Amino acid sequence: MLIRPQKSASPTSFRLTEKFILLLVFSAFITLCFGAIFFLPDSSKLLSGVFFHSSAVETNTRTGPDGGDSGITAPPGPPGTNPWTPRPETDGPKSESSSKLILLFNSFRLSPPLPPCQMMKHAWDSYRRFAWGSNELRPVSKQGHSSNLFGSIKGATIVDALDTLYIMEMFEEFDVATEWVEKNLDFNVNAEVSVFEVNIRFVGGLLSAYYLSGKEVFRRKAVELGEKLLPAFKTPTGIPWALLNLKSGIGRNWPWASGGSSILAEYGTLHLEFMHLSKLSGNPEFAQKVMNIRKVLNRLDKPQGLYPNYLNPNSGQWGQHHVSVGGLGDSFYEYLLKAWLMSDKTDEEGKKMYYDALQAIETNLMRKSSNGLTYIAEWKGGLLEHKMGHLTCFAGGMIALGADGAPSDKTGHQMEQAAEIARTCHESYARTALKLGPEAFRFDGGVEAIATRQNEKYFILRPEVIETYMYMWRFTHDPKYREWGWEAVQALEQHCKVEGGYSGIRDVYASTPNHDDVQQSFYLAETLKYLYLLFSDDDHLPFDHWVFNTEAHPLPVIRKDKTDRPNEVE
Ligand code: DMJ
Repeated sequence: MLIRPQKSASPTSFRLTEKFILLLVFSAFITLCFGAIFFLPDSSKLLSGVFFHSSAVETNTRTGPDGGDSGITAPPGPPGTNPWTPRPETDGPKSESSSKLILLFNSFRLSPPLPPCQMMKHAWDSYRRFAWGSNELRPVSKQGHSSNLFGSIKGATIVDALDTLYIMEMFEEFDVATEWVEKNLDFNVNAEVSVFEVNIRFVGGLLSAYYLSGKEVFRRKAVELGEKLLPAFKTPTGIPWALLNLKSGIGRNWPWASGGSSILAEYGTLHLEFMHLSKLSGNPEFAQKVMNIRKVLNRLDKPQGLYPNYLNPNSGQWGQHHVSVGGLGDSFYEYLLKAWLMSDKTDEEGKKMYYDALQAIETNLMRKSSNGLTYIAEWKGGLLEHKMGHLTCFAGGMIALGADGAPSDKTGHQMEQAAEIARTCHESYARTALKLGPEAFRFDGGVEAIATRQNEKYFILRPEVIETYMYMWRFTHDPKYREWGWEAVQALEQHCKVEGGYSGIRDVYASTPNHDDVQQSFYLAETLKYLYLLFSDDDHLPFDHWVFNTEAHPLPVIRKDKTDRPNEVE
């Protein structure tokens, strides 16, 4: 038997009292919705404001100052120097990826932490309040902190943060920082500095600030500092010393470094900045010095095609055969690839050295754990140490960045490798109590992606894992990279944020954080910048125009057909 469906009551068939009750319920619902908007935590409101500025910025990223119609005056600079000129946010439609991001954030609304711009504001304001002019901030004891890496040069956080402030459109803060650089940044010091650290943070920071803002003071200071670093190359081979007294020009190496050796990741991480110094100063010496490093390396036999971390600058011979894609080796490989990209893909030598080295790394160092986690081990005289450093996690991003140019149809293979490394590094975070990654994790003694030694359990606000998420997001648009980045944001807010800034943590496996009381300058230069870019649209600092130095300072690609105009980047 067919059961006839009940005829539903039409609205007109409601009695007056029913209509009134419905109206009441409806208006209560509307009131609740509006109320929710006003009582949402700050970070949620920000989603439609500061955080999505990038989608407005992106238009101009491509058009440059001439193409802008925003009415905002671009920072002054030589013509064509500023292809990244911000414009104010419009009410126009959000891009598809921004809309997806809103959905993603909505799903985290119950306990939303602050997004990267607000994190930057807290980190910067705290530094400004408690440690202005010092190299770094001690956020718990609320005072300045100075590392001996910079000798008596001051203001590392200011110079490292300049471009992040600019990119995040924190222009008031950027102006204050610029004024400090003009009045106080002084390289005439009688002190020994780390050539590598001063190069990646100070020279790199000043170069980026110059290219973004066009302000001449940054170009002048970068070249002045570059000239002060040149005496480091006065060795029999031209392989520079690690340490240099900026006044006397006397250099030496770290006493612990294999019989007075220079270190691969230090002498091999000058190339990008020095090529730009030659371009901006008209002085070819900077470029000659770093090209000579390549010559020395290319004359040497490499064990299994690998580059040992130690090289004696007097004899030109390798020191101890220790190979690492993490500490002591990492950014050497990064700079080979980026030298090729930054040269508008004309530096064939850099390209070949990078892909050959990567092949040797794959063969000799890359391994898969029994549960399928890919990792990059360290190599000591032919024996593998099954440990991967937090620093090594940058390699996921590097391999993804280079995959497109990989020889012999290896693009897909390298993208897979990059994704696997990203997954492993995410696991190293996920397997801790605080959801922040340890300094090094192991794949031996029955563990995978877990630190087993007490002195490897710390987290010092390092960027490498987030850096890899950012590259992987750009190349794949797989939402998991943003979700992983958001997990890191939550953990940073929950465990590293203190009243006076952000602090590193001594043991990520302990259930409550024990703070190390240092806000590293690279937290502002790299970690927060990569987080910001991870949640920005793709043509915000697009990779075909910009190459990031190892401290995340963007440097423009040097176009092969524009050699006659040293300041022109596009
Ligand atoms: C940064 O200073 C640079 O990324 C460098 O290449 C290695 N490590 C720190 C951050 O972890």
